[in-house]
Amino acid sequence: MNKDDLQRYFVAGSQDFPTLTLSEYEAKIVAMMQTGITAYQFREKGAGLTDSATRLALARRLQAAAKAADVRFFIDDDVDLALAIGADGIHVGQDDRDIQTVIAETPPEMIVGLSVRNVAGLDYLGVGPIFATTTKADAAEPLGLAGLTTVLAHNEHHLPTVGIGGISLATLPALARTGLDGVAVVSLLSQAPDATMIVQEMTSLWGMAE
Ligand code: TZP
Ligand code: MG
Repeated sequence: MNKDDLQRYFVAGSQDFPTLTLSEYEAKIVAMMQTGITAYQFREKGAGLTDSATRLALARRLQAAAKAADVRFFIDDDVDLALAIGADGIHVGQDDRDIQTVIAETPPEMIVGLSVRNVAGLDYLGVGPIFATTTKADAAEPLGLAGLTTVLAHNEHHLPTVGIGGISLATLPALARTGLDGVAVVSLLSQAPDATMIVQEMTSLWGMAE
């Protein structure tokens, strides 16, 4: 995989836009593809999208929008969905799925990301939560910058890394200096009145620190 694809990684599902209807939510994500993000993860935990045919159809439409904008398209947890649509990648948490099973079930070209542990066959690591977050109810204790640095020091296979959890513009320069390849965010963009402006800030703060 290309490490640059991790630099501005937006993660969201309908649950992250509780005031929007499903069609407004879809339009919001389609617009987000045009802001300058490099990757998007379909992390759908919303009550309105439990029906698998509806999820599949939505994922396909968002995948098309991502493709048109040259944004890598990842699916959270749902290997069957990722396979059905031929997603660019699948991302799982260490407690969600057995990672070796995911690697075995997916074609070699599909990017496999895991939050936290370093396992052969993986393409990148999600590291977090780095800071406190209110987005994920069952988030573990934040690592902090010191904990992040320790995790990166143990990344002996030099896998690409993306940090997640409580990331704001204020912390981006320090994160860029740790050697992370990118940051994954939910609320920084889902709650931004002008996401394009925030993504531009992300790009320039990252570039200055590198
Ligand atoms: N995994 C670890 S923290 C987190 C996920 C999905 C939520 C990150 O959300 P935010 O709003 O960027 O803190
Ligand atoms: Mg997960």
